[in-house]
Amino acid sequence: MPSLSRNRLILGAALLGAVGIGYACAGNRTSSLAGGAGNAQRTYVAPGEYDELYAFLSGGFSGQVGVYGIPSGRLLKVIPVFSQNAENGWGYSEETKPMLETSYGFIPWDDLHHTALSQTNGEDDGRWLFVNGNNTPRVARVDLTTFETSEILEIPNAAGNHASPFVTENTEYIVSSTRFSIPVPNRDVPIAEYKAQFRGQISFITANQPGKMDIAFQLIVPGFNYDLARAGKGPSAGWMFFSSYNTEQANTLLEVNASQNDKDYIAAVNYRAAEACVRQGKGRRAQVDYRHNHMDEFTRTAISERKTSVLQITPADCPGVMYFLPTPKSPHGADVDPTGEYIVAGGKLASVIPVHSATKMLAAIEAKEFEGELEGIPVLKYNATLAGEVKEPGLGPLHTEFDGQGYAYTSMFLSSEIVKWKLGTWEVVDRQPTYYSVGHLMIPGGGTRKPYGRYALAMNKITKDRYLPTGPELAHSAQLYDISGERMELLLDFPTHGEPHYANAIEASKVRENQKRFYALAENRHARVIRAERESGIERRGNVVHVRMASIRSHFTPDNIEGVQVGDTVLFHVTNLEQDWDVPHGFAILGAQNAELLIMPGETRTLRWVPLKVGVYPFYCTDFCSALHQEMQGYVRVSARGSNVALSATTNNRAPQRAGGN
Ligand code: RUQ
Ligand code: CUA
Repeated sequence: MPSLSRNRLILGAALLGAVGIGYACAGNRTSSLAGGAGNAQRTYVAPGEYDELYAFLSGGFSGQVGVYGIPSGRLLKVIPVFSQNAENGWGYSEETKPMLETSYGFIPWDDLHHTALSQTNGEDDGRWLFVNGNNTPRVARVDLTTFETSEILEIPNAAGNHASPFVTENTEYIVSSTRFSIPVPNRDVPIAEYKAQFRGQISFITANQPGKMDIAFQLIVPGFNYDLARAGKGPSAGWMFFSSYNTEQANTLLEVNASQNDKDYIAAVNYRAAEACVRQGKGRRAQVDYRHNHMDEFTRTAISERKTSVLQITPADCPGVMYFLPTPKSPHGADVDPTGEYIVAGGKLASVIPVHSATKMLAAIEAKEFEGELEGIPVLKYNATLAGEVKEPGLGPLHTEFDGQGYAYTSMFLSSEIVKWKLGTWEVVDRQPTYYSVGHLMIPGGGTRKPYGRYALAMNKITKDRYLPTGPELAHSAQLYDISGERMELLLDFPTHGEPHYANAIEASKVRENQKRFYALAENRHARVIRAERESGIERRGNVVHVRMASIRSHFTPDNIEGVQVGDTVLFHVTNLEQDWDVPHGFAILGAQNAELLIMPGETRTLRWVPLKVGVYPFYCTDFCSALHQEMQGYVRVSARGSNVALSATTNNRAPQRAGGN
């Protein structure tokens, strides 16, 4: 311990001196000192100033998305997607619960790995963020005017929805493929019959219309593990490229049995040809069971609908739809460069980074340069599609991003570094360490036609000694590099919320101007909205008591409620009457069994409460909304079952005055 604190002192002194001297004692300190205060300045966003970029980092096993400002690394918001969030009542309020319905029931958790911004003409357009849920296969749309999850689609015949979501150039589709192959349709079969019975699937999901996501068609594919994907552009427009592993089709001890083949495949899918095949009537409708959930824009109430069929096609029935590109070895990332010519594979166990050429692939298909066929899918010759190999790149290549200046950046999990190399010559031109074991890396716009470049963000799996320890679980980290010069420079590292996998970043201006400031009260079509305090009220239907409540600085109407009985289900429908930015009100009641609510201006949210004991129960506003926020409170009197206390709801000892009253 003493030596550690001494290191800190030396570190502090060095930073104050603003000298760029490496400090070699503890490995993790070296980089912090590399640029010293100069680097600090490049990430410093002065109080009152805005960040240059929004970054959306997947939260991994938190099921959420973290929104950060770049370059500061400041956390702006956590967006619940496949999770309940006690902070704002997401997944607890009656309006939001249907968002988390699936064919397996209410599932308020998932493992969120990948983010994809919507695109127009191959560029990020700032409308939506799509994300995946791995465990209960789902994709979601987050609306970037509200920073709220607006839609969730479950994916049938998927298991471990990892290769997902990947967006096409004009957001025609988001695409999703399965990590685990399973029997399709799922049924009771011996696991040992994997090869005969298990299948993978690739789903093309229509994504361009909010509230209307659905599966356009599913391609049923060989029973491999599908890992990641990217859409083509330019010469590869109309294609999607998926990495696959476990082409051995092992069903046990994959760490050994799925590492046998020297080459696995990148699956190239021509989705224009798939569309044509569907139009020719070669698909068939399969019975399935999945959910589509979306938030209605005007009621602000989520609707969960059950779907029962999906259109399926097979490569055998649709020649020309799918080809395999042999690729060493258990590839993880399959990344397409900004021109669309190069498809880069991150072969976790490979000693090179193989790069395929889209034009060579098209020519090889034309010339039928096949080395074989698999379930009706031609396997192209490795050399027929290969553009080049990056030699000795480092160990454990995973993901590649692009700066738009002709360079690629690959994360090296095992050797903990980012390796920069040149497209076309395949030579490594720079490498910088990460701390430690980088998984994904992200360059703003790095997967688009026009990368913003400038920064790279490494998202690391292990932090060890980087931060103050926090018990057995340590913070995950993101590290920001300046990539505008010849050599990458580490500027900043910041802890992240959950475990980030992929992330996207976009110029703030593309999102900032479109922010919804509040919901128009006049357009609120919630079933129990009230647009003025005089419309508030209370009503009993059997054991269910509906309270229509208004909140406005700084009181509730009604704020005294009597006549509720033990065992009643009380539904507080609270409408926030404010019509101004940044004035949410909260609602919480003593003994509530779920969470509080945060109600945005103009919105109605409902809290369900079942009082179990007689007594008087205070409720209050949880969001500090004005100088008299602490006065924003009320009481509910709960009487014994069958009591004759009359049902009443008052404010200032008066029942709400209906229209015509005062
Ligand atoms: S993954 S660390 Cu789940 Cu995207 Cu590659
Ligand atoms: Cu409303 Cu505090």
